[in-house]
Amino acid sequence: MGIGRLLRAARRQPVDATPVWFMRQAGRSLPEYRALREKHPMLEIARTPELAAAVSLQPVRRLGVDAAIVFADITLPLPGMGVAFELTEGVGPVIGHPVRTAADVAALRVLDPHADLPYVAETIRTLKAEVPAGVDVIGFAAAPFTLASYMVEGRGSRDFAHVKAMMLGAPDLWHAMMGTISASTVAYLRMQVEAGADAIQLFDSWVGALAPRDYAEFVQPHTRAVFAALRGTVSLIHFGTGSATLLPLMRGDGADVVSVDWRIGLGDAWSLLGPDLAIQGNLDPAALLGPWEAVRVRADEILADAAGRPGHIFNLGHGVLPSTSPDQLARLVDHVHAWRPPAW
Ligand code: 1CP
Repeated sequence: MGIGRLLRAARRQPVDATPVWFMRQAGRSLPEYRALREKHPMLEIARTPELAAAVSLQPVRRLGVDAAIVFADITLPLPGMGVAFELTEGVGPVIGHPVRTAADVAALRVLDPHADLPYVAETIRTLKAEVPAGVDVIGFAAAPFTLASYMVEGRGSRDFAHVKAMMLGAPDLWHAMMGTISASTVAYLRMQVEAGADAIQLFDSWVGALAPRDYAEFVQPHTRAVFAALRGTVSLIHFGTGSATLLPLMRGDGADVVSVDWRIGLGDAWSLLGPDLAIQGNLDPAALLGPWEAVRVRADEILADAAGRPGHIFNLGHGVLPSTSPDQLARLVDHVHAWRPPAW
């Protein structure tokens, strides 16, 4: 069976059209997801493979995107590591007892994904059997820093005060915690690869909060360890936001594709990453709240910036905003697929 456009682009091979999918394409902005959510809590959907696979397929059917991302959440591995959490409406994941002390870190366990999250593997197997030909299946996990942020802060944060205080004040503790997170993430992603994921994305959603030197010292060794352990399995995507100044470092982290947000031009990002990496991005998700003409202009600029060089996966710079119109998303998918660089 031939491989999909997304995988071809991830390998920087020629494609018949630019592949496109959207971060957070499953869920919140789609009426069919909202309808299902009236009957089931989000975590119940994620833990029920038939429901999770059905939700992952909703944007494939409605929008015509080139990839399905497994319906899960970056916080799902936490209980298996000994950290209980709840999803609170309007807030997101909230951890009742954040990881702050040496005793908290010592109590962490390395995840046993087959025992703790077997349903994620089952969802991927179901998805692989059901996706249309040419649509690739993306598995994912949080990058170590972003998972650590939730663990230590207890919820999303603006200043990351507790995380940074641990990093700087108790570096041994920090590295021990990051070691357990990385080992857990590797095991979790290996399970997803074995279940049939065609590509893996590491979400480092909050990495842009870091100074480059602190990224290099406290985070990079752990992110690199995750990518190194998965090297040679499937295509690896490294997603960050606010990460423009980190790109020269991220270049060496071991991913095949780096996902950038709208705060940097695609051409500039490519100069920092070098020609050997593929790029994913980078429309501002808020652009989709404007009129179609505003979307089209920005999408065309991104496509022109990529200029048809092999290795561009069109995406947003961060997740779809809940109020986005699905019609606008579908129109954007068609537009990206119809686009051809001058030389094609
Ligand atoms: O009731 C609901 O439906 C809750 C909303 C929701 C959904 C649909 C949450 C809570 N998680 C999810 C699913 C989810 N999370 C997916 C599935 C596929 C998809 O939507 O396409 C994915 C890929 C994620 C990943 C995720 N979760 C990230 C990384 C991506 C990003 O946006 O940066 C992060 C940071 C989370 C944490 C999280 N989970 C949920 C919320 C509301 C949040 C963000 C909270 C915060 O800002 O701190």
